[in-house]
Amino acid sequence: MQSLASSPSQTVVKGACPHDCPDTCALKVTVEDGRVIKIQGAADHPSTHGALCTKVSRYAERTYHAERLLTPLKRVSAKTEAPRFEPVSWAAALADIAARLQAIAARDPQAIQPYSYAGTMGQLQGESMAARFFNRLGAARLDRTICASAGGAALAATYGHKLGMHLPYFAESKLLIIWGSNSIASNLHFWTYANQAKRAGAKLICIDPRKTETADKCHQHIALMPGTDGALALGLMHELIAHDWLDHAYLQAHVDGWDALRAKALQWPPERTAEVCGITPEEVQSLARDYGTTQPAAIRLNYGMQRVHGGGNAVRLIALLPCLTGAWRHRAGGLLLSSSGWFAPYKNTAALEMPELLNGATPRMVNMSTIGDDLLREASAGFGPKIEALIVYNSNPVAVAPESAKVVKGFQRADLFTVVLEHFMTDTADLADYVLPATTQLEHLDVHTSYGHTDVLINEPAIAPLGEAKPNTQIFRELAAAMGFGEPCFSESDELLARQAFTAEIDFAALRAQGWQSLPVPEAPFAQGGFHTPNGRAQAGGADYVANYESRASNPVLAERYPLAMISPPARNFLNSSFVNVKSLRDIEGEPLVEVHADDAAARGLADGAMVRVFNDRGSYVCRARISKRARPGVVNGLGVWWRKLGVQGTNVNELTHQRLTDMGAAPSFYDCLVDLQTLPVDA
Ligand SMILES: Nc1nc2c(c(=O)[nH]1)N[C@H]1C(S)=C(S)[C@@H](COP(=O)(O)OP(=O)(O)OC[C@H]3O[C@@H](n4cnc5c(=O)[nH]c(N)nc54)[C@H](O)[C@@H]3O)O[C@H]1N2
Ligand SMILES: Nc1nc2c(c(=O)[nH]1)N[C@H]1C(S)=C(S)[C@@H](COP(=O)(O)OP(=O)(O)OC[C@H]3O[C@@H](n4cnc5c(=O)[nH]c(N)nc54)[C@H](O)[C@@H]3O)O[C@H]1N2
Ligand SMILES: [Mo]
Repeated sequence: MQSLASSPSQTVVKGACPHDCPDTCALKVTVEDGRVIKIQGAADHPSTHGALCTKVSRYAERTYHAERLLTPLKRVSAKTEAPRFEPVSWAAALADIAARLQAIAARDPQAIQPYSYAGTMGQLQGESMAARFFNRLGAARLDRTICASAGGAALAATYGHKLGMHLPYFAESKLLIIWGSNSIASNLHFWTYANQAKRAGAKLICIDPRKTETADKCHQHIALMPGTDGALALGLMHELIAHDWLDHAYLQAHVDGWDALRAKALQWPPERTAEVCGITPEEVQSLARDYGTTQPAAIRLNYGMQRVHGGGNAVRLIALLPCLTGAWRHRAGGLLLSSSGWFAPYKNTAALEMPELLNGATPRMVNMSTIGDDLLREASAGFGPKIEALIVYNSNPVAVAPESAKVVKGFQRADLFTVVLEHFMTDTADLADYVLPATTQLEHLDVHTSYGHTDVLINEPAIAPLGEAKPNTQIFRELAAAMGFGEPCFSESDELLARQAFTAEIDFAALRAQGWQSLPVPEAPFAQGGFHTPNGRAQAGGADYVANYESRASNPVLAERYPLAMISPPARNFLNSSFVNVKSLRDIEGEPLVEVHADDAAARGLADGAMVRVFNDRGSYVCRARISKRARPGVVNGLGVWWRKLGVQGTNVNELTHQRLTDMGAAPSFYDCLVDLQTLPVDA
């Protein structure tokens, strides 16, 4: 819905940020003569409060980028050669793609693999028409695990769903533990509330192996070793029990399995905890004292800490802490990892995706996090057919999936037919047979939920599609037609999809008028228990510390060869691999780099600013070394996720990561990774 702006030739359009970020901001998009001239945060949307991050305030630079894909492209070079493409018409591209897919489907549609994630988090441009298309086709399904499924499974096991505190009440907390989250970089609008709490006298503690820009702004920073959060949670429980900082009534009324957990926690005195976590016993004791004696106390957990072997168990243990102290009794107490479960009763996912088109079939499921291995697999009884075709949208797997060497090798298979829907020629598009130009958020309609707040948002198109770009929904509509799928559901418009996306409680006209609508959720959701588990009680049984796959304790032989743990958290000015090609943002990040502690640098004769090779048995990543207080001893930080082709020697940090999965949720363990590094010879 458009409204008049200050100048008569301008209109202001209500938008929503589509990116994979907890903030999901409401946008105010100013258009003049059919062109977007300004993007601002909506002032009336509470959590956006008129402010945007650096990246999205430059979203127009991304949309109008000189390298935007504006026509369909067909590959004319071999997959192992430098990529060369020729423009083709939509009609020719769709006819050829349909013919190729039909030939494969005639043998086994499960050999066709969709691959998508959260390039846009929109309910429409995500899995609506796309899901209908793949359901009707009977294609393989995709287990979308690459980000959050360990933590998601852990919350589900503990509390029944991805539920937590409400964002605004963090401002009233007296103690704020920011755990595995670089909020200032990756959850900026949370930081506004944290700052209010800080100004009101709250203590802020950051738990993160890296001394992030968020750690800089907290009163205390606890730099534990990656993947040891579960041990720290048990160590805290030990102290809460030892000092009787427990809310016995809350535990008794609302928690199952406390006795077993209590017995486990008693095995984690401060000395043992400190030893495992690589911190001091005093740090464990003082954190426990703060947490046990301050109310209301809030924990902002983020997904960074669950990208390790024991990520699921660690989330379970941390999530239980507010039950021990009764922090849930207060609206400003408890924990937030994800708020996405609050939307579940209001979402009409089945209407958008139409699982009935599967006709009762349950095609095989491939885990997106092991795409490297799976593209290289032959047909087998357990796996099913060899993957013969890949259709990629809203994701850049060649850059973001673990163990790049295998991912690249898989995408280079001469017998693999790959179609990529994209805005840009990414590392993945470079390995496609067809690249189809997709619209950006300024050019299409969508509706959004969030995983950091509890508001539904609408995104109205601000401008016409650029060039020949089409919304994902439209591309799948036209692909369905080319395949001869005649069901009426393939001609439903985006507006019709948007109107079906939510239950009647979300009034579409009101959503359009305001741009967003808050869900009616309880203020202090678990003050009287009432978790979303079958019996309403939190489930503590079975949670335990699980060590990393790759660590000195679990694999001393490997640690002898590769003594440094590497984490690869997000860079502030990129969004996963999105925006790496936006020059003004790339200029701020500078170049691919690894942060190294001075002791680890000295041990290797490494100079600040040297080009280094970071390596392990899986591969090498070439980048600049920065000797930095942001790195703790024994841990290097390889900030992600650069496009390989914009990195040094065509590499990025995922050359080093592996495809082993987490303890729960079958997620990747990106931050569970041992490496070493050496200075590169000057002419290398
Ligand atoms: N600017 C920007 N914002 C983003 C993203 C981005 O790439 N750039 N990514 C978005 C995405 S996809 C997501 S999923 C969300 C959340 O994305 P997250 O990956 O949760 O991002 P961060 O909040 O930066 O949290 C990662 C933090 O966890 C720390 N960490 C790493 N290993 C461990 C560990 O073992 N224990 C502990 N305690 N900490 C650890 C890292 O050093 C880092 O500071 O953010 C989103 N927001
Ligand atoms: N080493 C390491 N690897 C990581 C991580 C890490 O911390 N370290 N983080 C992991 C995490 S948390 C995540 S969530 C994944 C993210 O991985 P992805 O979900 O693949 O995210 P992006 O790299 O941002 O790629 C999204 C792509 O979608 C495209 N896109 C955006 N909107 C649209 C649209 O409307 N239509 C179409 N067709 N395309 C669109 C963008 O141009 C972009 O190229 O990466 C993971 N990889
Ligand atoms: Mo993510």
